[in-house]
Amino acid sequence: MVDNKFQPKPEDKFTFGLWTLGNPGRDPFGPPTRTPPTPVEIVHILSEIGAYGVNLHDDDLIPLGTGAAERDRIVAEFKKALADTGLKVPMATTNLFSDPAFKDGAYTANDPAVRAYALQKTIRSIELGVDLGAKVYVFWGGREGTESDATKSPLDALKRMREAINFLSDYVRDQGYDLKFALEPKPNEPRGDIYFPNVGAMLGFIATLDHPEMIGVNPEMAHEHMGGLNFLHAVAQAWDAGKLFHIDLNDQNYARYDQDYRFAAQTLKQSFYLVKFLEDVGYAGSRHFDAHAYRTEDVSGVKDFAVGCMRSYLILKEKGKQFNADKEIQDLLAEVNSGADKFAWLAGGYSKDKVKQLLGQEFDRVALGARALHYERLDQLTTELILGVR
Ligand code: GCO
Ligand code: MN
Ligand code: MN
Repeated sequence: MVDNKFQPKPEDKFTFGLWTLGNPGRDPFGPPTRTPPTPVEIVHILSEIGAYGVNLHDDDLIPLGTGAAERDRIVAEFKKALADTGLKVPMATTNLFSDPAFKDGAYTANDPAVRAYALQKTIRSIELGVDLGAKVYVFWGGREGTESDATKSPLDALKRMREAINFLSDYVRDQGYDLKFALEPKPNEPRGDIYFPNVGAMLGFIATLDHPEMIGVNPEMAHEHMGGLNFLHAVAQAWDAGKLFHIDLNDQNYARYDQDYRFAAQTLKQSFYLVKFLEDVGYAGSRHFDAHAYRTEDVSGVKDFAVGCMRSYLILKEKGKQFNADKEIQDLLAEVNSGADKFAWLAGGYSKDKVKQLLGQEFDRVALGARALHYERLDQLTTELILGVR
């Protein structure tokens, strides 16, 4: 099935989390269905299939409660696998959601001891990430939310979250680390509602922080889709703000539970526009897949899953080039955008003269409304291109 044309290569910048290939096929209704590969095995699998890097939570590599000597052994063994394969660790993050200590959140928990412990755990995990070479540090506040708003004031939660991120960004600056933060929004799951539910909310929050220049977003396709939103638009807004520091690619049937499907497994068209966007604007960061294989799979199915994510990305990248080179599509776009210089005098900002000229302008409102845009044809051509008949 795997031909050379869409063979992933390290320069494609594909990354996976240890937790993604390491997913054991557990769900809320049943226990694990497979024995996942170990972190060292994952590094070797990823290198074999052409990935660029592997990302991790602290606990993915070093299980909670591991002693110092064992910890050093694990890290040394992992670093050896990285050196042997050339695989990178571009991103690291903290698990602030599995341990029951975080059942009421981490940075936003009502108990100050939980909040302090969350900061301590993050600092230790930042140290690990920096030691492994990470340049991006992700914050996904999976438990930063509520089931009942009787339990916590959203204003307190906002204030606590801000204090935590400010504290940690000052820590990173103080240490002189070359590390940026990427905040990852999600609307719900595992909490009933999670604070900062989408990319727009997160961008608004970042603007209130002490060091916004080092803080961006890590948008996830499935998370925006869970909220019924348009992921491309969210990513474009993050890009426009200079805040697209990382991206989590996966897939999801809209407005359902968190499905974490293989990239492009469900929403082919949205995946196409997204890949085309990332490639057209020249996004240079990791293409990180935050998904996992179906529960039906064994380790060979996990490989099929990982290869599938990357191949679909590369195929859609090729389709994006085809879209940009398709004469009929480009002619339709040119027609829609024709006459762009008609109101050139209005561009470049406000002036009193422009207002005067604008108010004196006659518009043929009826003609504007009557103009056909041929979007049906444009969309159908795009559909046919994606389906491979153009
Ligand atoms: C989820 C999230 C996580 C985070 C990960 C990295 O829905 O569980 O997407 O997978 O991305 O914890 O911070
Ligand atoms: Mn997710
Ligand atoms: Mn994610």
